[in-house]
Amino acid sequence: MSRAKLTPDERAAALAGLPGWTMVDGRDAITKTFRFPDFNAAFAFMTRVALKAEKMDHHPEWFNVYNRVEITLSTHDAGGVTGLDLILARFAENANGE
Ligand code: HBI
Repeated sequence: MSRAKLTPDERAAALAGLPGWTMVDGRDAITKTFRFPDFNAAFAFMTRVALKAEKMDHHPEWFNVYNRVEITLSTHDAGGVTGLDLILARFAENANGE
């Protein structure tokens, strides 16, 4: 079920298919830093991810400076990485090309 915390094996398998995503030190969460040509591109990306997050009722922790967006994903209710985080991470990968 997508709201259940992933096992270490499931998490490792999922990360292998998500280039650039890594585990956060000391915490059951995944993270990636995206870079864009400028702020406009970064914010357009954030807008796409935000609309998806709202639809999913599953929200990123993120930090933006100019063209850089650092995203951390974890399911707070579950206390760790779940399938919901993988769905949002995959969406972010696909929203990252424009
Ligand atoms: N976003 N990442 C994340 N994790 C959650 O557990 C979560 C969320 N967004 C909304 C949400 N949970 C709601 O189900 C309630 O906690 C409000």
